[in-house]
Amino acid sequence: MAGPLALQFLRSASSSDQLPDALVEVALVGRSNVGKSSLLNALANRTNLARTSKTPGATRLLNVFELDGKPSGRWVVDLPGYGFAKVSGAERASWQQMIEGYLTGRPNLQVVLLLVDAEIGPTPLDVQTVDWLRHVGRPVRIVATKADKVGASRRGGRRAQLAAGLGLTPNDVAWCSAEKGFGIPELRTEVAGLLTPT
Ligand SMILES: Nc1nc2c(ncn2[C@@H]2O[C@H](COP(=O)(O)OP(=O)(O)OP(=O)(O)O)[C@@H](O)[C@H]2O)c(=O)[nH]1
Ligand SMILES: [Mg+2]
Repeated sequence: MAGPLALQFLRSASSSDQLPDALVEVALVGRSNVGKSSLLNALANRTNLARTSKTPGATRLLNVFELDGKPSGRWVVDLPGYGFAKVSGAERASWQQMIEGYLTGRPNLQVVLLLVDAEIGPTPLDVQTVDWLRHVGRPVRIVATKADKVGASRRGGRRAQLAAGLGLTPNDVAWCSAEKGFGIPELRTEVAGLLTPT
């Protein structure tokens, strides 16, 4: 299995059309505070590559991280979260625009890693987002994170329930914990594979 991904911060943007085309990219998408930036850090085995926070709204821009430098044109993009209540209506609309514009506007976006809280997901907004991604034709990989919060005895049931809530089977869902590290080596392998140009 792959070791830590050699990711480096490349740049931020407030709109996807500020970004040049990547060779290949994958994106981290999900509810505010679900753990997107923490997962990016876990993939890279770095504590502060992407900013994380106990409170929602830590990531406010499209943050691009490049794999293997050089430049390689192989990107992991960390997005702001959706459903963050504590910003004004106008700001929320502009975030929505930033996220949707990015998700529909990138020709080489291979897969969206859609993070769902292993304990409480999928929320209605998660379901809506998955439906929308399917509608616009973006391949989605569901990643249930914070799985360390689900006790061992509940894991099987929770996995089945979470998957069913999205019309999937348990094996369709990657199950991981950025905090405890389980499931991370498998995800590194998967992301490295997605970012290998064909
Ligand atoms: N228990 C547990 N906590 C986690 C895990 N991953 C992230 N967290 C915590 O969840 C909180 C939010 O993490 P972030 O990585 O900032 O979440 P985010 O999705 O990037 O949030 P926004 O950028 O605000 O949308 C932090 O307090 C993290 O420490 C995990 O696997 N397990
Ligand atoms: Mg974040």
